[in-house]
Order: sequence, then C-alpha cells, then structure tokens
Amino acid sequence: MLKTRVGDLAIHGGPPAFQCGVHVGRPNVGDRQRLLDRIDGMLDRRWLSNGGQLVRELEARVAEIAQVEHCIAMCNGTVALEIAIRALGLEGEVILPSFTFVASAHAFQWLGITPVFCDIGPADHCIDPARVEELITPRTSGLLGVHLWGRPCDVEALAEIAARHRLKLLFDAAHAFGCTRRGRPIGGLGAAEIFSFHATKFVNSGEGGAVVTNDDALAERIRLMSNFGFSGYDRVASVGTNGKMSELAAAMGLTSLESMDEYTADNRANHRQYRQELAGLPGVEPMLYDESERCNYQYVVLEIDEARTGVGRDRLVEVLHAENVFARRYFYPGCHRMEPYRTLMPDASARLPRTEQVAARVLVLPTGTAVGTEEIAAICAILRLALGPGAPPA
Ligand code: T4K
Repeated sequence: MLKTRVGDLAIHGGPPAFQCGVHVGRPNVGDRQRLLDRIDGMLDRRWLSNGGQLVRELEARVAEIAQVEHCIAMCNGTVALEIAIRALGLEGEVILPSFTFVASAHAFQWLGITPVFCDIGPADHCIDPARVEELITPRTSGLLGVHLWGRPCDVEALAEIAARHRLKLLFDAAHAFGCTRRGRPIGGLGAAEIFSFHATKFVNSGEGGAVVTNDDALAERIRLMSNFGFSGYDRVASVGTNGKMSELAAAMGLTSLESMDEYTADNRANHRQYRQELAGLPGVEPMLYDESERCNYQYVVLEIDEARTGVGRDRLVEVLHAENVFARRYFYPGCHRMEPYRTLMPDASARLPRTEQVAARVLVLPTGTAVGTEEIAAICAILRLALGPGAPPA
C-alpha cells in the first residue's frame, strides 16, 4: 500500500514508496545457468578475447536477427559509432539530431568532425528530414539518423536527401535492436547501423555494441580498425583502435539474446499497463509504438504538457525521486546545451524549437523485467497523486 501523501506538492510526509528504488535502466538478466555454463566453457578454453567463439556466435546471431551480411561486435556502442564513422571516411560536418544521447554527437566531435544539430519532427522525436537540407554546406559529408526510443526515423526521406547530395548515411540504432521499419529489420539501412548492448539496453552484454552492414568492403575495414588494423599476426593494414568485445561480454549478450522474446513481451505488457493506468490524465501523453511493426518497447516515455497538468515535468521527477522511483529526463537538455557544443554553438537553440520543447516535457519511466505490475501501479498512483485532485481516478 502506498503511504505517500504528495498533497499540494510539498514532497510527501510518509516513507518513500519503494525502499530499494525502482530505476529506469535496470538491466534484464537472462538465464543465470546458461550464462554460467558459457563462462565455464570460456574458462575451459582459456580464450577470453580477440575473436573468440562466443563473440563469433553473437555476431552470427545478431546478423541473423538484423538480416544483414555482416556484424562486427564491439566493446560498446560509442566505439562502434566512432569506428563506423572513421571507416566510412566521414569528415568536415555531419548533420544529426540534438535530441539524442550525447554519445551520438561526441563520436563525431571526438574524431574532429563538427556535429551540426538538426531539429526533430512534429510527429516523432527523430531528426526532421524537412530541416536537413538547409543545414547542408560544402563541408557536409554525411547524415546520422537516430532511431530514438527504438522508433525508426524517416529512413526513406533521409536516404533520398543523402543520395541527392552524395552524402553518406549512417544510423544510430542503439535503441532499435529487434525493431523493423516498414517490415524490414533495423540493421540493413544506410551504409551501416550501430547497436548498443549496454546494461541498460533491452538486450545487453554488460558493455557492448556492434556495427552491422551489407557492405563487404566497409565491414572488412571496420573489422580491421576494431583490432588495431591487424590483418595477420605481424601485419598491420590500417590505423586502428581496440574496439573488441570480450568473451565475457559475449557470454552475457548471447544469454540475453536467448530471452529477447520474453523481454519484448514484458516491455510490451508494461507499456500497455502504464498506458491504461495513466489514461485520461489531461496533459500526460504516452509515446506510442507502431503496433504494425516489430518493436522492443524498451522505453516508456511520457510527454508532460505543463499548461494542462499544472505541474511541470521537473516537479514530477522530484516527486518520483522522493519516492525512490528513479525516472529520467532523457535526453534533456539536448546535446546542443551540453559542453562543448553549448560554447561552440551558442545560437543553436534558436533553430531547434521542437528539440527544446520536447526536452522540457519528456519523462521516462522504469520498465523491463525488473519492474512488476504492482510497481507500475504504484508509480502511476504517485503520478496521479502528484497531478492533484483534478486528476481522474484510474
Ligand atoms: N547512441 C544512443 C542513442 C544511446 O542512447 C547510447 C547509449 C549510445 C549511442 C552509446 O552506446 P554505449 O556506448 O553506451 O553502448 C545510459 C547508458 O549508459 C547508455 O548506454 C545509454 N545510451 C543511455 C540512454 O543511458 P546514463 O548516463 O543514463 O547512465 P546511468 O549510469 O545514469 O544509468 C542509467 C540507469 O540505469 C540508472 O537509473 C541506473 C540504472 N542501472 C545502470 C547500470 C549500468 C542499473 O540499474 N544497473 C546497471 O548496471 O546512460
């Protein structure tokens, strides 16, 4: 039973609703015995990294799910992005949304490429193709679409612009593993796509990521670059770095992949429960997934319209945190308001009105296999209470 009394929004009088806390990003953990068996095998083989059996298995499985020719497993999604950018030969400027996790922008800045921030579209939280062309300059070498929350961006419109301006097209699919766009699995779009298998992702390897592509030559360059450029024991064919996934991470990733369908089912049920329990709350708009596509439902995202709720998103976050519900404001305040971009591009806000608006409204709630139906019911009750007596009962 909830003891919370949010009242007039002076934070509650009773103890927090959850003693241990309910977090956004709590990892899904697959079958422990399967994981331990894999780790045993790895120890028996005494093969811990550098193209081991488990990494090869994971690559084959990811390529199969994404229906692509090549998957190169990586130590994380950020390095996957950096290596893909370098292998594609991007330079100068690249256009991408500001409303994304900062790694999408940092990967370019890190490589000496200027990220040029584009606003997001009216219908989704993804890059707005209608605003891309005005940002193209003679220095532009590519476009990065981000399938935010696992909802694919407007791939076809971006491909058309990229083809017309001879730009390379890359997708940050960190959130979109297991999803489809018009029935086609995310993975084979553009020149390459990258996945993240970070602990917080629906399928996770603790830390991990991958680049997937159908381009043989690009895949070969990426594989070399992820292993210092080694093409043989003593032969180095190109500059490279260490982007390799470890066998331990692959053991976790493979085990996670085996439970992917259960995770999806849980996420979907959670999403549905949140929608039902929050239905009818004026000014609280749950983000929907396209049920005609394959979705992973891994984020529960609300938009809070303060003009209608009378209570701002930030206040709701405070209330939830006081109850040990660690909701998040992803991806506030937008990359353009984070350093170094804030200093380098002080005027960016003026051309990113939707980014600014959405960044001020988004509230991300806990989901995944670690969150049960009673917890979701309690989180929704806290929100209803916080939204005051005007909020209709569930
Ligand atoms: N592109 C996009 C669009 C991305 O969203 C990301 C990563 C990337 C690229 C880069 O991929 P990676 O290089 O990370 O593979 C988290 C994740 O660290 C990050 O992977 C993810 N996106 C981002 C959306 O979320 P933070 O800064 O929110 O992490 P943190 O430490 O605050 O943890 C998030 C929540 O998860 C907390 O509530 C605690 C909980 N948590 C976390 C871990 C690691 C757990 O309960 N257990 C855990 O083991 O970035």
